Amino acid sequence: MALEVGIVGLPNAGKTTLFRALTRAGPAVSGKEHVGMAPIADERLEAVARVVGARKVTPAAIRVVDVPGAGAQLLGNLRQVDAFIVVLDAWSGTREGRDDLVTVGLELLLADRDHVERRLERVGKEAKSGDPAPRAEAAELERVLAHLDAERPLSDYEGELPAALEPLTTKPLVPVLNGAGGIDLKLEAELAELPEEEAAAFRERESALAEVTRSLFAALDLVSFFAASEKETRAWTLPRGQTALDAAATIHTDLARGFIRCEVIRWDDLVECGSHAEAARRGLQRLEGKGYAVEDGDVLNVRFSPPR
Ligand SMILES: Nc1nc2c(ncn2[C@@H]2O[C@H](COP(=O)(O)OP(=O)(O)OP(=O)(O)O)[C@@H](O)[C@H]2O)c(=O)[nH]1
Ligand SMILES: [Mg+2]
Repeated sequence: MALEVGIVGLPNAGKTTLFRALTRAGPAVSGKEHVGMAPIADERLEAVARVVGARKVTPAAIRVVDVPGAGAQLLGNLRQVDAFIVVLDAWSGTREGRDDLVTVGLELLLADRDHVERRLERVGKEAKSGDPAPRAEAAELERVLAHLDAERPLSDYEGELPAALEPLTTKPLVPVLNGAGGIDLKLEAELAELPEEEAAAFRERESALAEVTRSLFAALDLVSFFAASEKETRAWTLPRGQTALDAAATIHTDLARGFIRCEVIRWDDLVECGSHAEAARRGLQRLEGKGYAVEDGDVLNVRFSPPR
């Protein structure tokens, strides 16, 4: 399952503009939910692809969901995402970014309060039967509700949240200032519609959106790894600490099922050596097993027995 991020913010902050910039989708229909894939720019991928002479280069991508406006019901559509980007209006000159971030935080809190209250109503009824499981959950939900009433996000809740809950305030928030002192999202959305070289010519350095991606990676504690072959060289993401077997499963379930071993080389070692063969000669390529914790920048080649 691809990583998913939800875009939130006050009405008109520039959420759909960011969505268009990230996903390179053309003009969007307003008042609708938008879902798209955002490719993650990574210079290392290009360098690795050049070494192996890849015919196809595929960046890693995250799923992006953009809902219009805010409000508890809309935010409820975002219970499955892994993180939020909060777009803050710094372009119209009428808003104060820091205040708006607090407001959005409170809206997420209120949406969670609604969610917990509704669950409590249901579980509370079941608890009347005397069954111990719903009784224990109802007691926990009361504590969760008190926590939210104190205007505290569930990310700092100390007890164990009932498994059935899908809270919003446990997810990392990545603020993006749209305008002065931040990113000009309108410009980025326009550049996203141009061919890559033309857009690059407009920019002084890398795309301002790269910063958004980096913040997301940091908030979610992700690493990137590469699968490099001549047919296709591709970047993938993985939560830090996950293993070579998890990486194999990310690429294809068959790779995980038939996993034998995994060749690992650091991307910069590979680029410096100029080929896998030279890297192997210099002893820079290692063989690792299922339990190897993948590191950021690893180039992995999974050896597996194909399914019969
Ligand atoms: N000048 C300028 N206009 C912007 C900027 N960002 C957004 N806008 C304009 O503000 C309006 C709203 O932008 P959207 O991206 O649709 O805002 P939104 O947050 O998706 O709004 P809702 O979905 O209605 O809540 C559009 O007309 C944009 O062109 C900016 O950086 N500069
Ligand atoms: Mg919108």
